[in-house]
Amino acid sequence: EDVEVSYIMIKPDGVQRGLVGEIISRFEKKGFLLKGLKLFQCPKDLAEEHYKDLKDKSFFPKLIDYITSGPVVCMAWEGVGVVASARKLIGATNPLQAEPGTIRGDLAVQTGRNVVHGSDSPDNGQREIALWFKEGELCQWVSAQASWLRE
Ligand code: DAT
Ligand code: MG
Repeated sequence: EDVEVSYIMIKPDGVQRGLVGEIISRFEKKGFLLKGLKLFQCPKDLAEEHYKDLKDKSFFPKLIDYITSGPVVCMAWEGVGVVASARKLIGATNPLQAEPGTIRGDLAVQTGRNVVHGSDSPDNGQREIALWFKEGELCQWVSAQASWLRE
């Protein structure tokens, strides 16, 4: 049972649509541990680095414009199995295919406005958190709920 970290980001549409509290709440209520949180205007070079695996896709320029179009909320969440679990909470990339009950299934309609990002592997979780957060922006702490979440 390895403790993982996932980089979760509320995209500019989620911020503009007033969904910040709703989205954070889903990860909080699930029982993961919040290690870092900030509102941030993403520069273009960081957006390009974050999405570098997609740089040859036709939608890449629009994706970069979207992610840099306004502030995002950057979060680092920790827990056993958090990477795969967060992907389930978020739902499919295309919100019309995302199950009801998921963030995208409940709150979004288009792939290009799918409100939230979640890391797709534990390695990428670590890589993305190192990319988006500086040293000193993450907190080491023990939640008062810890012993009620895991035996
Ligand atoms: P996910 O965000 O579910 O991990 P991804 O990593 O394949 O999906 O793609 C990253 C983002 O790029 C995705 O959230 C929205 C955008 N995107 C992906 N496929 C797209 C497409 N076919 N058209 C437009 N945007 C797309
Ligand atoms: Mg992805």
